[in-house]
Amino acid sequence: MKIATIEAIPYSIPYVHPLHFASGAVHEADHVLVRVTTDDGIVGTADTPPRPYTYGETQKSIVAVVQDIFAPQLVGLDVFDREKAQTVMARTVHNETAKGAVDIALWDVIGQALGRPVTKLLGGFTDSMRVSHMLGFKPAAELLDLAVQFRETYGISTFKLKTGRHPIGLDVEAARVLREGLGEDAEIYMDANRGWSANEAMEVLRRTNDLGLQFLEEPDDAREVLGRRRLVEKSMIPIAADESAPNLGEAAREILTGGANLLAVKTARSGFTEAAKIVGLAEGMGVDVYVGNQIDTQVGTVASVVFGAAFAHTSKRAGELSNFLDMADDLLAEPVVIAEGRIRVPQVPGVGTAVDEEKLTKYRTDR
Ligand code: MUC
Ligand code: MG
Repeated sequence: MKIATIEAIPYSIPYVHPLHFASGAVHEADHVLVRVTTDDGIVGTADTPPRPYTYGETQKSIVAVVQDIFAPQLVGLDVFDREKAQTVMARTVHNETAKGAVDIALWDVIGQALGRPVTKLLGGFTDSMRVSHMLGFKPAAELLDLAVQFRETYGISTFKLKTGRHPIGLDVEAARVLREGLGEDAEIYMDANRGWSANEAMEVLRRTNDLGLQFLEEPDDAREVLGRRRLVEKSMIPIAADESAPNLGEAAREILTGGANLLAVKTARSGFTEAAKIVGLAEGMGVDVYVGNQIDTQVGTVASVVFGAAFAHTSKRAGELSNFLDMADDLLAEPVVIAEGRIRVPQVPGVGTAVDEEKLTKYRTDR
């Protein structure tokens, strides 16, 4: 079974509640839907979020690299030869999410061709993922109201607080208000998206020491090596690498050089193939991981759930799987349901990301 075509379809869906964070903001899901079609008509699907402030990709660059560079080299390849596809795409540097989407779409094809859910092919560890919700910049009282609403409506009790603001007291106060309002059982962690210096992050850790935070993600720029290493050595809670470890090599480097002792794994940027390698690396080195969020649509979220539930190591912690709730609409044909704080893995052949064709026609921006 061979790859016949690879499409990259730009589309745009507004957010009802835009998300603001230290490295940027998202008002619209101006993403790219990647579709791999085989010579016998199977269609594999994946979603691609452009994040110029994280990986340098734009909607146009993703369409260009998929259609002009990857497709001509991949068409005609046997769909089961994933490692060959990886090698072809690796010849082009960067373009993390474009590569990830092609890989996930290929897995979707493979699952459908074999009549098996991809989560089973990857590992089949469990059938659902616990959900963590990501809270963007807002005044502390509003954050607490939102978190309480998410707990009551969806049963979510793990929250990632976007931080990295100045003065740092804003985020210290937000964390304190959340902890006091949600009680000691709620899981709370911070993600500063490189907004602080190492010294500022150290000060935040000192001032939030009594709040029982789970971990601190990407507090500062990991390229400021000594500051980051000092932070990791001195912190009582793990320091997580997200955008500083977007691929296998950089994940290895950050762990080995003391830049992080916890890893975010994101299928949107690593696909399933490279994400699985990162999980194996982390597990072997005794480093915990969690499934992160690339401000994913429901199509992207299903991919994260399918991957996260496949492995013991990724399903231990809550995954960031709920920010699609802030969108006005989505392309996914079967909407994702969050109940009792969990999302169940779709038990259908493939990834389970079939799209609603009418919605795609409505939201695509290339026609
Ligand atoms: C995160 O964890 O940093 C921010 C931008 C994006 O695409 O994902 C995030 C969340
Ligand atoms: Mg992050």
